[in-house]
Amino acid sequence: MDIKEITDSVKTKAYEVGFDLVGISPAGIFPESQFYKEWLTKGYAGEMKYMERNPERREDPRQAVPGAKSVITCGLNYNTGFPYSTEAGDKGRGWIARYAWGEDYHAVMDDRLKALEDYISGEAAPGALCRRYVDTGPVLERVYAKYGGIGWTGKNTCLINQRIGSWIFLGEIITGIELDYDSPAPERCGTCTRCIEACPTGAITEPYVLDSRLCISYLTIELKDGIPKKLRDRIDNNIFGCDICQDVCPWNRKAEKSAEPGFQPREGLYNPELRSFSGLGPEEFGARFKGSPVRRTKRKGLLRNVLVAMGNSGDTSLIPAIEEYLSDGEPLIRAHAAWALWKLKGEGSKDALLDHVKHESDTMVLEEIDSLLSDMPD
Ligand code: B12
Ligand code: SF4
Ligand code: SF4
Repeated sequence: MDIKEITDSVKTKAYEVGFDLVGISPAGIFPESQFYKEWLTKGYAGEMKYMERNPERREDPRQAVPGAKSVITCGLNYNTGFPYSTEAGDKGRGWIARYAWGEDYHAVMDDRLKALEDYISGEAAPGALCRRYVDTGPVLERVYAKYGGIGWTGKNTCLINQRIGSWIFLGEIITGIELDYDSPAPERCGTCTRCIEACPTGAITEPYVLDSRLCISYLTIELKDGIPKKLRDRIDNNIFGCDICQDVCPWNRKAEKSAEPGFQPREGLYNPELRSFSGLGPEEFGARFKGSPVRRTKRKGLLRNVLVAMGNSGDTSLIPAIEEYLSDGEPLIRAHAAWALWKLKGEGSKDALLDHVKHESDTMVLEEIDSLLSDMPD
């Protein structure tokens, strides 16, 4: 087979194994790659240390995979027919990001990439070097998706496809064979700035640039410690990730729906009632989130987020659930429970907090309570 025939057969196979989009670019450095180092220098990766490891490899796939010639990027639609966060106004309910409603996409994508990889190195180009990634390696995935023609980089930094919008997971096979390359997709944001205006924390500091330290997705998923106090109000009811800058995007208004049953919301994950997390113990957490992206935060991270949302809910009927978490075994949970109690009861929380201090030994929790009490009259 010549290059054109191999390329066509690889693309046909990619659709056959179940991808919605496929595009091919050379493995190399593109103009956008330079923004990555700038982003690191500004500290925009926050505590995601993995983003700082071996930047040369992330910038250039030929460093990560010696002998690499092409990047085959595959996209999978994860959109379902359920309403957007911007349409769900009940503050007694939490918001889990759309990408995390169903099965963990890493597994779904990897099975398909493996089937495509086997086809390439077994049939299309026997013995060809292939390395597959889904968020699992040092690859600027959206840059290769753009140059593979899958979509353009939106001002919210998401990769957007004209048909599917931005509800797309990306994965790629870096290969040692030369292929017929696609042209980059044209930019279609135009003069729109909706995502920048809608972001509650100002995380999109300028078009195409995101400061993770302010992004609710980072704060609720990647950050392992306490959520900075000044950002808690703005997290609102987001308990795992955030969809706002995508929900307001005009390209997502009529976005196609996914054919993958595994991405339909599991019971209790679409806009769940905050009280459904009351008394969530380690075993129940394990059972409820087995095979779900939500596992990433572990129980303590999820409950930390739920407590912030409970505090923001204005719903005083949640106070007993919050008080229960004030005696949880995890200091991170106790600290956020103290904040949530203060948020709902104000000075009325003073006695409970003072009482708690008597038998609290963890420094983080004591500091949290101290700062809450310091604003109250003696
Ligand atoms: C780290 C990370 C995060 C971080 C940082 C996000 C970010 N924007 O960098 C946090 C935790 C915040 C995050 C959040 C989300 N993530 Co994430 N994340 C990643 C990861 C692992 C790396 C991204 C990265 O390289 N960042 C580095 C910065 C520099 O890149 P960038 O922001 O994309 O910026 C590029 C362009 O904007 C451009 N650029 C930058 N500045 C400028 C300036 C100008 C003038 C121009 C023209 C261009 C330009 O160049 C940059 C590339 O160097 C990727 C997987 C991967 N390996 O790529 C998934 C990935 C990007 N995430 C994904 C998803 C689904 C999400 C969320 C939607 C989840 C959610 N709902 O909560 C949100 C979306 C938030 C958002 N608006 O981006 C998908 C995105 C799919 C898509 N359609 O775009 C990916 C690709 C995972 C996957 N395999 O599917 N994520
Ligand atoms: S995911 Fe949410 S917090 Fe992050 S940039 Fe988008 S709107 Fe802002
Ligand atoms: S909301 Fe507007 S500016 Fe933002 S990504 Fe969508 S089209 Fe682009």
